Amino acid sequence: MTSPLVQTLLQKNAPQQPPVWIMRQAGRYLPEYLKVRAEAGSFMNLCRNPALAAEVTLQPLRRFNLDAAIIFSDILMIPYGLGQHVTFVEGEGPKLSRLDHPNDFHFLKPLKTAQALQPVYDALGLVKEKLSENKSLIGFAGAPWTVATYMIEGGSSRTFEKTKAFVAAFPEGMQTLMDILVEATAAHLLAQIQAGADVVQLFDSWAGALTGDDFARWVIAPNKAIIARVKQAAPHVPVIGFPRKARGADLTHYCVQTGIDGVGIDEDLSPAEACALVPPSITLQGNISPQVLVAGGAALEQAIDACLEGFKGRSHIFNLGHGVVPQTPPDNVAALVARVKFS
Ligand code: 1CP
Repeated sequence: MTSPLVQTLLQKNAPQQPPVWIMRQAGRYLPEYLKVRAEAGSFMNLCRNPALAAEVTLQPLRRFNLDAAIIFSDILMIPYGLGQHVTFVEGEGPKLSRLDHPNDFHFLKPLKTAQALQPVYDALGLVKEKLSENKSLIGFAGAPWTVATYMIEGGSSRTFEKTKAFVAAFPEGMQTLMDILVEATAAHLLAQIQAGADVVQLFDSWAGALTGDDFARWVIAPNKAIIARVKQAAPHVPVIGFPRKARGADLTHYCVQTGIDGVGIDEDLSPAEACALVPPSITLQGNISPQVLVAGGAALEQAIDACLEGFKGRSHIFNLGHGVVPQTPPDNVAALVARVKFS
């Protein structure tokens, strides 16, 4: 039996009722997650513990009638797998040993990836055993540009100054880093598929920091190279891209050129604009504002109805425009899923 999510991505016809899942659906807004997170000691320990990672992956599906589970892991598992030092500091976010110069790349160990990331594949196997057949299991990775920003900045950034300076100073070095990340990411996605993922998503959360030629080189090209490798080995597995905040012709080119089956739309693009920019052969995913999900009530109901109406007639997966935030009341998530399911 094919699950509604896979069916929507493969058939491209507008579903009667869109399948629904929520980016970052496992996480800090759920008290049961916080309990397991405390037991694990650190975020990285949780990611590296297959039994606990499987448990938190399944937690949101016990509460809500979601159509998919997304494996609990992080986009920074790739730098970790390549041998970069990665920690998550409470209240501050991720901290990575910085890459300042292409000479630093010799510290990266491409061949280590599969072994270091084995706990992720073991967790997928455990989730798959417990997931009913009508639910999809989503594997994921960060796209190279987004992951490279963390590797070069040494953590989160909103301006990407160091990354942009690195690109300007060492364009060939940046290309080398992209090539390393393309290989590692394709291998990581294929290993997740082997372990049981039915669908994979590539998060390019900071794609919107680039436009034009830079967008083509650092966003479209690496996503396309990864998807070509995935499709060659696993042609039946749908791929969802998420070039967050990509606009205009950049978004259209991304959709036409990368080979994706579905595309995530952020909350700042209206469904009408998204429908005009994305060809009908591609499923649209999104795009409720995470802040409206925090607010709940009538504002949330109106936003859900406008989203359903806005994507009507198109192949659509219901989701947020970005990840759920920690202050979200779980009851609002329950209300969202119920409203989409009874639409
Ligand atoms: O201590 C904690 O619990 C830390 C919070 C947390 C969680 C729950 C982090 C730290 N990562 C995660 C899990 C995670 N990350 C998932 C799990 C599966 C699910 O969706 O339920 C996923 C898909 C991610 C992906 C991820 N990590 C992205 C891409 C999506 C997005 O939100 O844009 C990014 C950018 C990261 C990096 C990251 N991980 C964590 C933090 C604090 C950050 C930095 C975010 C930033 O720079 O703003």
